[in-house]
Parts: sequence; structure tokens; C-alpha cells
Amino acid sequence: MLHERDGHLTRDLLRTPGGFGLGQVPAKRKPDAATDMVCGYCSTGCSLTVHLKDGEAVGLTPAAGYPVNRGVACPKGWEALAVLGAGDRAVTPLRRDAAGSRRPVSWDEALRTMVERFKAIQAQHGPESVAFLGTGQLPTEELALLGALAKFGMGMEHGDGNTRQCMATSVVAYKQAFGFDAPPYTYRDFEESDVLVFVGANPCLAHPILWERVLRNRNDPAIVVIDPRVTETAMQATGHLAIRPKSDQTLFYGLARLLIERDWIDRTYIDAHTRDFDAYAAAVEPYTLDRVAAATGLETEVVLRLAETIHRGRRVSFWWTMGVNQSYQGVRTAQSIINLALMTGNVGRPGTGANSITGQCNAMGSRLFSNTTNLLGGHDFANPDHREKVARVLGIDPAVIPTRASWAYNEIIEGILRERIKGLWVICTNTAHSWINQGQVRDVLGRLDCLVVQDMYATTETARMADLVLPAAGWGEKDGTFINSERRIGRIRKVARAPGQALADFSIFKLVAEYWGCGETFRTWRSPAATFQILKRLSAGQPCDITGIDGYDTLDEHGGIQWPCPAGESAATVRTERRLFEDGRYYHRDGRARFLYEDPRPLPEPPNERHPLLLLTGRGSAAQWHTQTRTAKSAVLRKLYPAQVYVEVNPADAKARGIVTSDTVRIESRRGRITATAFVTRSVQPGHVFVPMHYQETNRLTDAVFDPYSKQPSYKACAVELRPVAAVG
Ligand SMILES: Nc1nc2c(c(=O)[nH]1)N[C@H]1C(S)=C(S)[C@@H](COP(=O)(O)OP(=O)(O)OC[C@H]3O[C@@H](n4cnc5c(=O)[nH]c(N)nc54)[C@H](O)[C@@H]3O)O[C@H]1N2
Ligand SMILES: Nc1nc2c(c(=O)[nH]1)N[C@H]1C(S)=C(S)[C@@H](COP(=O)(O)OP(=O)(O)OC[C@H]3O[C@@H](n4cnc5c(=O)[nH]c(N)nc54)[C@H](O)[C@@H]3O)O[C@H]1N2
Ligand code: SF4
Ligand SMILES: [Mo]
Repeated sequence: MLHERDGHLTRDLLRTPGGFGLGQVPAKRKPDAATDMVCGYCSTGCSLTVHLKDGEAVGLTPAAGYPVNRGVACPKGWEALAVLGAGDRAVTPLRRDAAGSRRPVSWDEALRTMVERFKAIQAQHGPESVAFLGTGQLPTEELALLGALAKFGMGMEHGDGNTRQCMATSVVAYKQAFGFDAPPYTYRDFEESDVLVFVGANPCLAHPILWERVLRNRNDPAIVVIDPRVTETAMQATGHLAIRPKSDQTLFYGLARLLIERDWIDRTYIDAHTRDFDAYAAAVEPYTLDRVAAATGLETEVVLRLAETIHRGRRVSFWWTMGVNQSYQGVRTAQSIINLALMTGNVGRPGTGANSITGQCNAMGSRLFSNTTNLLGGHDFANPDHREKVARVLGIDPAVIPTRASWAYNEIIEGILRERIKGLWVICTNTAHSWINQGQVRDVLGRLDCLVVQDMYATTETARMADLVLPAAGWGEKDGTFINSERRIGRIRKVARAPGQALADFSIFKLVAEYWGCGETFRTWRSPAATFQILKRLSAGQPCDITGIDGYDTLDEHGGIQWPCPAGESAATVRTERRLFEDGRYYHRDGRARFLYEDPRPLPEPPNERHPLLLLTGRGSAAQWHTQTRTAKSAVLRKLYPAQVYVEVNPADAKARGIVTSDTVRIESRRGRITATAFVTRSVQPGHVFVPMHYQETNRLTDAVFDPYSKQPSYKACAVELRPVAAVG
């Protein structure tokens, strides 16, 4: 029988034949009636009460007292437990043999194979020839251990995560403007605004419980949605601007010009707390109403009215998500929103803010602690003082810390093409489905000498390509913390047994460290709880300082705690909802926020005669999560969306092509073709089509272009054509 010793497994124990006890709920556990934990899907971070029998989960309900969701949850949250027992869970390590078949092997064999092969690659091609791709869906403790192990133990230089697909733009926009990656808001701001502007965000589907918070707003607020589509959110708004895709930056420059021209700006705030405003005012001067109308397709009246609405509002909040971030000019677009908030003094007060809503349950943890783009704790690899500090906290030689940030995801993919990367370890993300221009990425993954995939399921598109699959426990089967969109740190817990030999990612990383021969370096990372103490020390003195949180029990007691929470901030003073920049001081050395701007660029792939339509992609329903490895396992959720890929098309475009709803159509871009079911609807404008990202075909069409600063993929606009299948000759 296997035992946990000091919270992790030793290699001797692993060789012991018999059961794998780590996946089991500890026998000593009290038969609690219920326990609360944060949901494992979106960044809202709802708390769910898991009901237990003999220490094991038997059902769940939304937690009533939690400051985030206040007793409600979306369908994914309700079904969170149901997906754990799926038949295609990875239950044993799998290794591809010489004939190409995958066979179950013991953990000992799997880990020896991984270490031998990665070390052989590094010996031949250099330590940086092995890289990793991680996630915003593992607890912070696991992310930090992975990043530290890969870079300080295994000698890797490059590792990135799926947060690049999602949040890189906001990270860079905030860092440049505010001096640190710091979304400033608290969810109460949804309830306290009198004007809310949502840009490229569809919270009714993607963050339904945040939308609940908007509905609790008692100020009869103006709710303006800026989105090319008539989304569920747009339908519920008081105003909808059906903007031409990727023209947001021009719109916001035009709005800035209008506000300046009419003196609808907050000069006192600008002078006291910002820099470079006059240069910005000069830069937006050419963005006349006519120019804005021509670029955005919006009536000048509509733009004027939005300027008036912003001016009249006393508490104006701006919210953005993927319609902004996933763009070849995402950073400057996000900053054009930040600029509006700064120039109107709408930051740091209740109901205000330039607010990026995060995507995955722990994207915020990944942004601070994954050790990829930032050194652990929001530090900078290039800063010798930061390297010194992190080395001191971890008791390692500063010389093992790389002096530059990792390559970004796209650079790792290109690195494989250029034969600079030969080994790849993919953890908790499904690259072969979700990365842009899938035809290329599958070809590229196929070129690796060794692909290791660590996932809950052996059936994902990426796991199927792997030379080695490591079976992982999922949410509900392990301990740790997530950080949600409003910077709130919340607990997750083990309430269910992982199937077969699946292990918590934390334990897998500890084992890899042992087999690699660097276990000693990570001796103090005994358990997630012990690791949380290390994270606290790493955060000391940073804007994200959490040294004031004693430990997991304190988090439980307060219903999660928002960062910052420095030492000395007594538990009593940790208010449940806090926003940043209340004193107008930003994180740049001079305390001032920056205005950043640049002329907008044209679409990289504008529609043409052969491909006259613009493809938009995104979330299709509240019941589907990303690549559907989890949500498709729930019989309840499966009833709530179409099983096969579909395309939304405007009646005018459908008619011109002889297409009616339910027809099978072929969608073609320069990179590939897919077959989908047509859904004719006015929710997309003429000239646009929309395909949800949840179906594995979607990214065969998308175009691999990236924002130059954030390297985030531009998933949301490429040229396609649509034809009925019968007419495809
Ligand atoms: N149900 C569900 N919820 C989720 C997820 C999920 O998979 N399923 N994923 C989570 C994650 S990781 C993320 S990142 C978030 C994403 O949450 P959202 O960003 O809200 O979702 P998307 O549908 O990707 O994109 C939002 C909108 O951007 C619009 N858009 C496209 N191009 C433009 C443009 O140029 N300008 C403007 N203004 N709008 C544009 C699209 O029409 C779309 O309606 O959702 C999170 N929540
Ligand atoms: N066309 C298009 N493409 C997009 C987008 C878009 O809008 N349009 N959105 C992008 C965005 S914002 C995002 S965030 C990405 C998401 O893309 P992915 O990260 O690839 O999507 P997921 O399905 O969430 O993949 C998570 C994987 O981790 C596994 N997993 C779950 N829990 C655990 C665990 O605890 N441990 C381990 N080891 N594995 C686990 C799941 O089974 C799954 O295979 O997609 C991006 N791709
Ligand atoms: S809104 Fe997000 S965090 Fe809340 S229950 Fe739904 S998926 Fe979970
Ligand atoms: Mo995301």
C-alpha cells in the first residue's frame, strides 16, 4: 500500500506494487457534512458547498455566504462533480512503443522514460531544447512548483501557458500603464456603477455570475455593450454598438478626442496621477467623428451619445475581455480603454475602473506565480535584485535563475519548427485543439522527439499525439488555491478520489524532481499548504504582497482574501471587497499612470473576393468549457448546446449562397476547410460569421497572427467563405 510521507511520494514507495493511495480521501478525515471550495472553471471564482458522506463528495450546491456568488452558480458549477467519473479518465501512465501503440506502464517506468528522454535531448541540443506549456487552470501552488522545477531544477529556459491565448494582452497593457499587472476592481463595482461599458465581452455566457452582480445594481445604470454581434449580453444592455471588428481602438481615440474637445475630462486627476496626457491629446486630434464612423461602421450620433453617457456618469466602469485581448493590436486597444478611464478620473472610486475580466479559474495565479514571463511573485527575470531575492527565499543559487523571460507560446511553437525545441511537456492545456492555426500546430507537435502530456483524460486531441501520457487528478481531487478576477485567493480541496493511478499534479511534479535528481532543491515544498508559505515569502514587498494571510485556515475564515494583504494588515481590517488605486498612486516609480497609444493598423487578413466573410470565434454557451474535455462528460450540460460544430450566418449572406438553417455548409479559410451546420441569425452582421471555439475543427481556420507586445493570438478575425455542401464541387 502506498503512503503519503511529508505530503509527497518517494520513489521507493512508487515501486511498491499494489494500489496508489494518494488518490484516496485520507481515511482519518472526519465525516464532515459539507465543505466549501472555489469552482474550477471560470475566473469568477464562485464558492461551491460540497456535501460529503464519510468524507467523500456526494453532491454540491452554491455556497450561500461567499462574497462572490452569494448562493448562485452557473450550470458548469452545478455539474462540476459529475464530470470527474468519466470513462475516458487517464488512469495509468501510457507510453508509445516502437510500433506506435500506446501501452500502460507503471509510474516508475513512465518517470524514468520522461527523465531519460528529456535529459538525452538536453545533452544533445542544450538545456533550452526542452520546454513546457502550462495553464491558468492549476492551483497556484502547482503552477509555482512546475515553473520552479522546470527552470531551477531541470535547466529549462522556455515555458509558457494557455494564459498567453487569453490574458497576455491585459498583462502587458496593465504593466505598461500602471507599472504592475493589477486589475484594479472588486466585484462590488458591478453594483455601484451608474455607467457600465462592456467591450468585446459576453458575460451572460462567459461569466454568468458576474452578470448576476450587474443585475443587482440599483442605480438604474446605463449598460453599453460594444460587440460586432448581438450577443446575449448585448440583448440585455441598454445600448449596443455593433462595431466593425478590430476598430475599437479608433472608436476610443475618437471618444477621447470628443471628451477633450468638450472639456469633459478630469484635469485635476490627470495632473495629479498621470503622465503624457498632452501628447495623447495631440495624438487623438486626427480622430474626428467622421473618421471614427467610417472605420467602425457606427453612426456619428451613436458615438456622440456614448461620449455624453460617459460624461454624465458619476461612476463609470469599463470592462473588457477577449474581443479586445485576442487581437493583433490588443495591447494598444486595451490601453485606449485605460486611457478613457484615466482621463475621466474613473479609477480607484466605487463603481469605476479600467477592468479586464480574466478567463480561467486561476489565470490570475498563473500571471503572478507560473515563473514563465514573470519571475515567481510578479518579479522580473532581467532584474538582478529580483533574482537575488527569489534565490534567497528558495535557498537556491541565483545563477540557476534565467536572466530573461521565457519565449512566448508562439515562439516555442516556432522554436520546434526551427528545431531549437525537441522535447515538450504539456500540462493541463489542450494545444492541438485550442492553439491558433491548428493544421500547423499539429504538424509542429508531430515533429518533436518527445511529447509528454499531463492531463485528466487520455483522449484529448493533444494527449492522443503524446509519446507519454501522465494521468492527473483534477479539480475536487486535490488541494490548493486559485486567484479570481478580483484578485481574491480562494481554496480548492480534495473531496473525491482520483481514479486508478492518477496523481495530483503537485505530486507528479515532486516525483519528476526526485527522478530528475533535484528533489533536494524542492524539499521544503512539502505540500500545497507548505508551498503557500513559500509563495507568501516570494510576494513580500510586491504589489501582490500576501504575507498578511496566515495560511489556508485564514482564507477559509474570510471567504477568500483579495491581494494585496501585507503583513500587519490584521484579519479584522481585511475588508471583504477592496479595489486598488484608491489613493491615486500607481506602481510606476513616480506613482503615475501612463497614457500609451499608437496608430491603429488594418486587419492582417481583410476579406477578399475568394474569402469575403470575416470569421469571429468565441464562447458558444454557458454549458461548454473550452475544448470540452470536461463539460462534454456531463449528460446535463450536453443537453444545453448543439453536439456538432455550427456556424452563425446573417440572413443576407445565407440567402446569397442559398443556405437555410440546418444546412450542412463548408467553411474555408486560407488554412483549411471544415464542415458545419448553418444557423441563420441576425445576431451576426452581414459579412460576418461566428463559430464557437469549443469544437475541435474551429482552429483549422484561424490565422496565426499576434499582438507584437503581448504575443497573444488574434483568434477573432480572419477571412473565410461559406458554401452549401451540395454546391462544393
Ligand atoms: N461558458 C464558458 N465560460 C467561459 C469560458 C468557456 O469556455 N465557456 N472560458 C473562460 C475564458 S478562459 C475566457 S478567456 C472568457 C472569455 O470571455 P469573453 O471574452 O466574454 O468570450 P468570447 O466569446 O471569447 O469573446 C467575447 C466577444 O468578443 C466579441 N468580439 C470579437 N471581435 C471583436 C472586436 O474586434 N471588438 C469587440 N468589441 N468585440 C469583439 C465576440 O463577438 C464575442 O461576443 O470566458 C471564460 N468563461
Ligand atoms: N478560435 C479560438 N480559439 C481559442 C479561443 C477563442 O476564443 N477562439 N480562446 C482561447 C482561450 S481564451 C483559452 S483560455 C484557451 C483554452 O484552451 P485550453 O487550455 O487548451 O482548453 P481546456 O479545454 O481548458 O484545456 C485544459 C486541459 O487540461 C485538462 N485538465 C483539466 N484539469 C486538469 C488538472 O487539474 N490537471 C491536469 N494535468 N489537466 C487538467 C483538461 O482535460 C484539458 O485537456 O483557448 C484559446 N483558443
Ligand atoms: S460562473 Fe464560473 S466560477 Fe461560477 S459556477 Fe459558473 S463556471 Fe464556476
Ligand atoms: Mo481564456
